Amino acid sequence: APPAGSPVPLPAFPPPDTLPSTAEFPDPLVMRDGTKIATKKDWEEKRRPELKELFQHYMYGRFPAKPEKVTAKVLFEDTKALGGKGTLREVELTFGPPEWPKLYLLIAAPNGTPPVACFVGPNFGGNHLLTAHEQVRVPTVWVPGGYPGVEKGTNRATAEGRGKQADTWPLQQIVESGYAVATFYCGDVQPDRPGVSEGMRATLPAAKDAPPADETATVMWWAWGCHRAVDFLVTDPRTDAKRLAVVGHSRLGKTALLAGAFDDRIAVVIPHQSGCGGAGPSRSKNPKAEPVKRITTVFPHWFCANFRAFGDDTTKIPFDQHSLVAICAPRPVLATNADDDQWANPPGQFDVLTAAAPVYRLYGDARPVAAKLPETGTLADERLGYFVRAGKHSMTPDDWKVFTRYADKWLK
Ligand code: GTR
Repeated sequence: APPAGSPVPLPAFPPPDTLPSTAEFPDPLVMRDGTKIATKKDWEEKRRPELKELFQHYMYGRFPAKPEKVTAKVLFEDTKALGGKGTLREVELTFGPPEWPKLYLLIAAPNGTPPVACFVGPNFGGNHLLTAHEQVRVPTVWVPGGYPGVEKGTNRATAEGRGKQADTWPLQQIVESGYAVATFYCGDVQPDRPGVSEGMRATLPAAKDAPPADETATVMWWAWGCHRAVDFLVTDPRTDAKRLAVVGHSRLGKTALLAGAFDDRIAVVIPHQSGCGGAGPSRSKNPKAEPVKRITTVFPHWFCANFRAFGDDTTKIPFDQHSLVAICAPRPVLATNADDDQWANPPGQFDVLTAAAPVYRLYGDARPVAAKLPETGTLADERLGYFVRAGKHSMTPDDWKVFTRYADKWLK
């Protein structure tokens, strides 16, 4: 077995430019060698593993091995938080080697209930932005400039930011809906910038030399962080291990979908405004949507070098994002969006869900997706769920009402 945290080796695949061109979405139920998949068994034993390897090699980089050990330490616990409605905790997770970054999980949960379903996912700027609670840790690593309370020029977070983005993960509202919620700062796992001197990328020997074209990229590391959060949540007596929903917004929505696809312990997957590299197609027909060329140029660290090679010709990608959704089958996936956010390609995401449906049908769901593009404001709560609200690119308390409604159907 490879050492913990290092990428698991993959079979050899041809270079991106030598792959055949396919204008339409490649069929999720046809193997690379042309074999047709007609049963759940063959899907699970043959095609699903093949797709997971393809997504690693050509897009997100290799899936890191699970750490041998995850140690949890409760940093604080306040049983009278959230307007007296619940308990707020922060838990520090440490993994094996001492030089590895730690992950800080902020958990809000209702009081006095049996174990509840829990939303889990990464946040953009630090747990302290989500609550004014004074015991919540302020990140000490690099944070993006421009967020509330971030020192000019140094990219350091300060206590000034406390509670200033509380609307993005409305902890009390979620707890009042009967759910727990657990989130961590994505940058503790891997800061959102190119370069390999920090975060998990810095712990790999490969990062110091010329990185392989399928080096574990940042979105994959963030997904890895979600999996480590799940490692803790499945041992936590207050959350129900069988009812975890992963959530993330935008780049972290891409992360949520990848995390769900690569971890069957996650019961529901909610990529919010995830767009290109998430639930948005790479072969996009929407001229307003973000193209692969643009995303891999502006954010070269999110995906592996192999994916950048498809920028000029996405028809050579041997899969499209419907196959990432299909890997989640039969688990529910809800793609949520906003009308003004065509950059994230809401209609393209509906095409992606529709194209994933044949795999869901293998599991006996005859109607896994809405028959036509749902209207703005109407939740299509099928197993391949879809929702568009009016408005712009953001994650709001109203979005969370949709997430909890969907979870009420699939997790209660
Ligand atoms: C944009 C990027 C999108 C999306 C967004 C975000 O600049 O083009 O793919 O990830 O950032 O994360 O808010």
